[in-house]
Amino acid sequence: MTMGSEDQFKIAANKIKNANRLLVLGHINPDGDAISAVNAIALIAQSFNRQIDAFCINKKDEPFSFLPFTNKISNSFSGKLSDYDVVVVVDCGALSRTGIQDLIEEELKKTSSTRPFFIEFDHHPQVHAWADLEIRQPELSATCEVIYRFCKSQKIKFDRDLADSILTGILTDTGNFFYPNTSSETITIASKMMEFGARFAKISSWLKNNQDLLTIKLWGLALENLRFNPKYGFAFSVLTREDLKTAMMAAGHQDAVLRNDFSQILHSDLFGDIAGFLSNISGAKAVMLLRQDAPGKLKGGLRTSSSDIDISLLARQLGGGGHAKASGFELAGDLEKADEGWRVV
Ligand SMILES: [Mn+2]
Repeated sequence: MTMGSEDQFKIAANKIKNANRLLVLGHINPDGDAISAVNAIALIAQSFNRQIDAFCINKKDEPFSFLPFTNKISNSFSGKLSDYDVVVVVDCGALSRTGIQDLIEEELKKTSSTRPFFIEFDHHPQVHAWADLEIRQPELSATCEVIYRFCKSQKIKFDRDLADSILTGILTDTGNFFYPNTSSETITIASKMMEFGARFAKISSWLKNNQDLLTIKLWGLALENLRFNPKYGFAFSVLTREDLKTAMMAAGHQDAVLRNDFSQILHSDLFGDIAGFLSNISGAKAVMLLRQDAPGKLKGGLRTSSSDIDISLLARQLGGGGHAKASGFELAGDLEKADEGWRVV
């Protein structure tokens, strides 16, 4: 039997309260949800009078410094995991996105009493179970929404800083409530955070004005390639390997382009956001965003904002799966430019 989330929250709170040395980390090239989730865990740990270290590999200096703990999040990790008794991993999706997969796997080989206890807070679909305590709620818009539930369940007090952190994560991952992953509960939580002093106007305008270059470039290319079939109400766009390369080069990721490994930079969150946005096109019942994930391998995202369409049926036809409003699939093949659009070859 799987453990209920209340039990999981209780164990997590006890582990954090009783930790001697705590470490929290978010994913490589962190976005606003990862940075905010690290902030939130750090603030919670501090409210329990715990000292905490934090890092996100490749974190940039400027963004999200309006959250109190951001400047204490290191952009690399040179310590030893065995120095910590509790390690909290947030918003990573897959172990590889921690940027320290090898170090974690080394620890996991040891008997549990001689290594840290690993807790995962996440809202991505499961790739692989590895943490000692996996708090994964894929139906939620953001990891910060999972952490909100944790705080509520464990009666952790919200102050303005914690409320700002939760709200920043939610606004990041919903595109300021623009994407279909925004639920009525998401809005309710946001409104509660405002009651605790979260600065909605400041955060949402900050996010709007501080999109990173890679994101903007990818959106531009996806919009450029957008096609719409009014007869079927079907919109689609593609991002070829060349498009992805163009965006990565423009955003200064030459190294990854040279290594021909885009996977650590181009996370599926980015494409989910684009597909979600495209589903807002007037008259579009469904949208598909197809991208060249690797040579010979395509990944597709499907979205609908129509209440009477279950897009996961189409995803399953294509060998994938997901939810009624958002699902995805993978295909073997390459995208090739054709007269009227693109062909899968
Ligand atoms: Mn997230």
